[in-house]
Amino acid sequence: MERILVIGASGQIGSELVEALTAKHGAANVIAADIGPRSLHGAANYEMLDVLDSNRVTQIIDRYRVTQVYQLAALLSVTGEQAPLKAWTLNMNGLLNILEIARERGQAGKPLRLFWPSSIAAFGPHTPAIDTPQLAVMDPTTIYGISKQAGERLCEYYFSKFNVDVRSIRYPGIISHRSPPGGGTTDYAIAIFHAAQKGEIYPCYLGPDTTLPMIYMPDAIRATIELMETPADRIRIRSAYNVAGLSFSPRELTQAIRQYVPEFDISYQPDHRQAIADSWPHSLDDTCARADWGWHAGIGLQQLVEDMLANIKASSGALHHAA
Ligand code: AKB
Repeated sequence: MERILVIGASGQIGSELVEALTAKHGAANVIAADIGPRSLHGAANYEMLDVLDSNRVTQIIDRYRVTQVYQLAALLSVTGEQAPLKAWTLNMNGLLNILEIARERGQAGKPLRLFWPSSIAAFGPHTPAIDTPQLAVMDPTTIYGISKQAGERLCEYYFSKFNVDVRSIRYPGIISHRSPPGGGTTDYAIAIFHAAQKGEIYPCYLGPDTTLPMIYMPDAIRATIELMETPADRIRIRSAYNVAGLSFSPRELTQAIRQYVPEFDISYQPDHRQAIADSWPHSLDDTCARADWGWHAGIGLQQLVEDMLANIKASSGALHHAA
């Protein structure tokens, strides 16, 4: 029986991951943890926790006899640029803390399986942009991307030196309708749906042809759980796996939204986020994830657009009803 701690449980990925893990393993076996007030997302347990407080992370792991940790607490690409030192400290020391705890527990015969998210932000302007291979030049330009690249090296190091069973995915931009995203460059692809739903013109901070890799949340959650359920001897990559969902530009997304909201309009006002987007791949080659753990994306652009619009409409209706 697994006992699963999710650190960063109130974030965009964390909140939906806790729900999925709870459905699979039972509410009593999932511990949601974050720095804010109690927010369970279906789990039976909540702990207020700062991942930088290594002693308390250890106490919680001991108290609940945790077997798996998902460490999701991080500052993303845009918020990271506003506070580079804070981003580096949180992103690196948060990871190092759980790697060290897993190393010590492994040596004491109490192994922990870890998940830590990397990102397409680990790539940079000299990375081949189309069908970016698993192994490629990585010269990230943001502090977030630098922390992801360094984090990947740490994961591989702790696996090869100390046999820590850590697994990771280079997430594309994740699109979802439940929790708001937390300060990333790919957030436009969520905000655009809210504007379309409200009948507003969307002022896009990226140019019309800025193609980026994206993934719809249900696929991202499925990829994460499938990777964590794969037997350890099939995981050949201990840095982070490329995982492709779909790729599109703001212009293509606008066209897809117009099939459902014909009057929807967008204006283009590229800002500082354009340079970040321009340094990232357009599309990913995920052959290794397919071969090692059977990954395949399930959700295409039309299904994503239809589902996003329907869900945002339903939740705004519910809000009006409650008001
Ligand atoms: C961001 O835009 O910073 C994130 C990411 C791609 O990791 N969504």
